Amino acid sequence: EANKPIVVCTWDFKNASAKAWEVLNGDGNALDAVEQGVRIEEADVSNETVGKGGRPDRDGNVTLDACIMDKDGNCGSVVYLQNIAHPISVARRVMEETPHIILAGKGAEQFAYEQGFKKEDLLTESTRAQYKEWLKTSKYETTINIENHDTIGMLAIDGNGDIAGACTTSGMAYKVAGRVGDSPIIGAGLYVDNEVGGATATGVGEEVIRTVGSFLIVELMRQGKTPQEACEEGVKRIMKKNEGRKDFQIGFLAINKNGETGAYCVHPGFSYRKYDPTGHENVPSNSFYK
Ligand code: SD4
Repeated sequence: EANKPIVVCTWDFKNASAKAWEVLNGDGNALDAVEQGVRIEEADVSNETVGKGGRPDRDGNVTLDACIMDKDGNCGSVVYLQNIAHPISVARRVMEETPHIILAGKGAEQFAYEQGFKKEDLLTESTRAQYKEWLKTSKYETTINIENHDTIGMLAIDGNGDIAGACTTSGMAYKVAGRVGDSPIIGAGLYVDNEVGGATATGVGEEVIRTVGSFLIVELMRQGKTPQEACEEGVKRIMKKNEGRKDFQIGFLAINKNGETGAYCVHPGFSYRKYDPTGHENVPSNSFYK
């Protein structure tokens, strides 16, 4: 018997996962659950790495990346989206209302307005002040732990046993203008295959993109690995290309068709939140470096 419904998300995002759980428990489908779930973080201005209140790029502009994927392998994505608080919902519209998968920048923004989304200032007093501070040194560095890495990736299985996933972020703080990370790239920041399972990633997107991390993990599960084993192999692949390098964090999260879950990361500190019929908990992830 599969463990369902179930929802997991990167990091300890209680409110987002509780929202998704509410949708699943009310007989909602996995796609609605992940969209509704991650929207909570996009709207939460105290989360400075997702949606409204996300930190800007080095020019002071907040640019958002998000993607969504359903049980039939349909997907939608927006990259470098500005002035719109809910990129995940725009990504869903791209999936459902256009023949395309990815819309970028101005085109994505224009499409969002056509779809009825409102223009909003995504900077907050806090992120504006931090940006001014940052300008004094203008030093770009990736910090190892949560500060720079709390993208939300979410995976759910609904009562029908169908899987969907969503991933949304403001990307690396003070990135070069125009930079796009792994989070909106299908197969890198997120991948779902309804026959097998799903995976999502957080951390330094460049490393996830060059291993096509989430697709890799789903394929490893297809070949028989557990979600845990698959996530460990994913991180090991990345570490093989970065021997001895310790200055970055990656966290992978995966679920299989039976509702079994797993996670693995480079440095201690990553965890995921899980809601299933037995309750909810924050599950700490094991790490490559101890
Ligand atoms: C990115 N994976 O843009 C994202 C970063 C992240 O919280 O996880 N930020 O590379």
